[in-house]
Amino acid sequence: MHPTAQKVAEAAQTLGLTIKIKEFEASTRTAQDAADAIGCTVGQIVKSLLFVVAGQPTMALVSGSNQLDEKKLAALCGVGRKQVKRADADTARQATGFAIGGVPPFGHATPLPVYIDADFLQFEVIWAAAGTPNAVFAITPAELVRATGGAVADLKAVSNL
Ligand code: 5CA
Repeated sequence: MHPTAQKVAEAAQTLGLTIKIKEFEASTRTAQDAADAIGCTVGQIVKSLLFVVAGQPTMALVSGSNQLDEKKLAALCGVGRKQVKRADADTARQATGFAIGGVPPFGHATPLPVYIDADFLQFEVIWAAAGTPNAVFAITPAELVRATGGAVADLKAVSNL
């Protein structure tokens, strides 16, 4: 296993979770790539998205089929809409310890508040990045909530078309 994926396996173990990491030849860099490699729906892919909320790096775990509504994240964090910014790649790397495309939902370099897309609860199993753009692991939504200590919330942008 790639040493960076191994780090994620160890972080899971520390949290009392045993995860089985799957590494692919093909890319799992994007939610669609991951769904194609795994053979699941894109909704079952966990996007680990980093935002900076009033200066605090904050992790949003969003279903692959949803876009995050920054207004909703701001409201959950009790800040104004303009206090929510997408983290750039360097900030994401610093705060999480992982490069974009492989950021896992836990095991981060710094403690991060976590918000979890409520749409995950409809699935029996979902898949998240395991540290590299070729590695993923399966987890139940309940385990994801427990392991991250995240708050489950309505995060998705609703199209007004
Ligand atoms: N391995 C896959 C699925 S498990 C994965 O990591 N998906 S992801 O959605 O969590 O990570 C890719 C996301 O990183 C993209 O959706 C995009 O929102 C974000 N991203 C991509 N490039 C950049 C960039 N240059 N700066 C900030 N964010 C970026």
